[in-house]
Amino acid sequence: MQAIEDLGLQNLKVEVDDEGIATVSLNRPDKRNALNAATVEELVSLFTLLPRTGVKAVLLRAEGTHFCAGLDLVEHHREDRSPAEFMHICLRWHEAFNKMEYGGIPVIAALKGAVVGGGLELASSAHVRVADASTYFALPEGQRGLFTGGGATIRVADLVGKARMIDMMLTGRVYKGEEAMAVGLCQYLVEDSEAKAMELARAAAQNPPLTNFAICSAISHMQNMSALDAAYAEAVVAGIVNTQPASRGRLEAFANKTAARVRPD
Ligand code: 1HE
Repeated sequence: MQAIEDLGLQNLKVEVDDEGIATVSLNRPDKRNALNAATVEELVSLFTLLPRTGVKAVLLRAEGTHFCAGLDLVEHHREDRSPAEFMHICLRWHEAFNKMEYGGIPVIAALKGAVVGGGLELASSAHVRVADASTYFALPEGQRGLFTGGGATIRVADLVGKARMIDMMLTGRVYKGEEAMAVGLCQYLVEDSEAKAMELARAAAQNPPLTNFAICSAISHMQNMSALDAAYAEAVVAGIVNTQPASRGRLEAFANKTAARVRPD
């Protein structure tokens, strides 16, 4: 199998620690981590490979003070793309983000600064979003004369609802802080988003891999199904996950009262 080092990544940095947590960093801080075509190709390659490397969880972060400024507008302007060319660009964004969302490995995003346009599309493909006080969310597509092309109509609408998403795109509304939490753009608002995201990645990595695979792919797939089909698929997934050998010891520990109980902090 290919190794991460063989991918020749230029715009992403990857470090895997001895607990199997991969820290993936967007690494174009001079360009506010704007997503050019090359970076999207690197995301496709990396998230195609990662689920097969034994990595247990991913911390997605960024170099510099902004998480991601979205589509590389300078490249887009320079390339003067045709409709068909840009449609193909969008299909690669979808490929990358679908690999993240459906890959079966928990992806925890540590956010800061601008999480805008395609940057919000990237963040919304992660399974958990952790923001800090500097983090702000926007869809400036309307102002730029553009439209979302990296899945926001699905994922951002899912997070905040159709009316809020339309407002964000039409008026350039920016969300941050408690308000961003309240509307569902992030699930945690903390002082140090990277430390918290790492803590969450380590917690998730304690679950059996098959369980995380189900959590980080089945729920998304089931949302695309009718309720009847989703219930059927849920039963099939639970049939496999809930009888796996890795859960036997955990169930035994509960039964013999050695397992931790569920308590509020
Ligand atoms: C960029 C980009 C970019 C920065 N593409 N190069 N996204 C946007 O509309 C957001 C555009 N960016 C900004 O509003 C600001 O840059 C930020 C608020 C993110 C950061 O501001 P600041 O003052 O820290 O940086 P800056 O001076 O604006 O930019 C620094 C450099 O980053 C500069 O390059 P330089 O070579 O002149 O130093 C900028 O050109 C570069 N840069 N953002 C290219 N986005 C699949 S469809 C998705 C559609 C969308 O994503 S629309 C939303 C696009």
